Amino acid sequence: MSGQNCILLGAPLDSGKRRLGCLMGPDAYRTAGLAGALTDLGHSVTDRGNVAPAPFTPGQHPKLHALEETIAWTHSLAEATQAALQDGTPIIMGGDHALASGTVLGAMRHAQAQERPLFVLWLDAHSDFHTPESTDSGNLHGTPLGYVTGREGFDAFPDLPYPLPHDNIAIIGLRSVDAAERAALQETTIQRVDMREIDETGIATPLNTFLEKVAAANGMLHVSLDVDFLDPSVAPAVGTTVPGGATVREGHLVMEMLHDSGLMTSLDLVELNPFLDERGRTAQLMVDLAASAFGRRVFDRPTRAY
Ligand code: 4U7
Ligand code: MN
Ligand code: MN
Ligand code: MN
Repeated sequence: MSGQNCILLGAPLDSGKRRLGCLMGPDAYRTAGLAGALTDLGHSVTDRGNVAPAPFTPGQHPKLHALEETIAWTHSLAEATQAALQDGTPIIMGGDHALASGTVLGAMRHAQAQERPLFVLWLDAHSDFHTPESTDSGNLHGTPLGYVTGREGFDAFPDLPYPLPHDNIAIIGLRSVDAAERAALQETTIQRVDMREIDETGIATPLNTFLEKVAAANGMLHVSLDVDFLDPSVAPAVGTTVPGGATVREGHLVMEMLHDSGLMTSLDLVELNPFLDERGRTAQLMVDLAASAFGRRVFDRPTRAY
């Protein structure tokens, strides 16, 4: 398990919503010491610097914010993620959650070339399952799961190699789902874990269910961690605060279990807005969570077999 080849990719994408600041995310992660935390755990780390969007011409859309720019990022991030997956474990330092349209697309292409199924774990207060038609805000950071599952209305985005099967997705941490998303989600077999379920069963139970499925299918696993998965009292540096989120320990437990499973093949760190942070505490917490996902622990313990 030790000695992974971690590849850091900066994704200073800020086009998925109107409030600016996520473009500072990659440098906040660098400043908070992400690379050093991973090398301390025995991994090799390469920072490939920041990805840039493919060339684009800004347009005017009555509802959707920065559509062309987000599509341009989707192209370049898919390529960068797919290329990094050939050499190691990509960690995408966002950037807002619109970047996941590109990173998941890249992971889908890579998994298809490996003839393995791709699974996606979405850690988020929101379900991000809108389509360009269903979104009221017009903010595309609320749409990446709609895109990768092949919902309608994404014609201007890159073609998907295949729609990501609903059975291959779990969303954990839900507490803000718009009516249109809720209606659409309830028609799917996406594993939807809201905060009430976490309160009732603990977060380990639904996560184990999902990880067992990934392992049984010999799947690759892309994890997308939205800062707002966490409670805003411990992770204030995010534009979309929703009270009642995951605790620090719930966050670490998810990451520790991901490490022990040996299943995670790529990781997004998204929605950090350093402009809203308090003395870097949210950036630091995200770095500590990433460290847990790559093996930081208090004591060794018997590894759970999946
Ligand atoms: B995030 C929202 F209306 N659903 O569509 C929307 F509540 O990446 C929020 O999870 C989307 O932070 C949040 O704008 C996107 C809203
Ligand atoms: Mn999100
Ligand atoms: Mn969110
Ligand atoms: Mn957000």
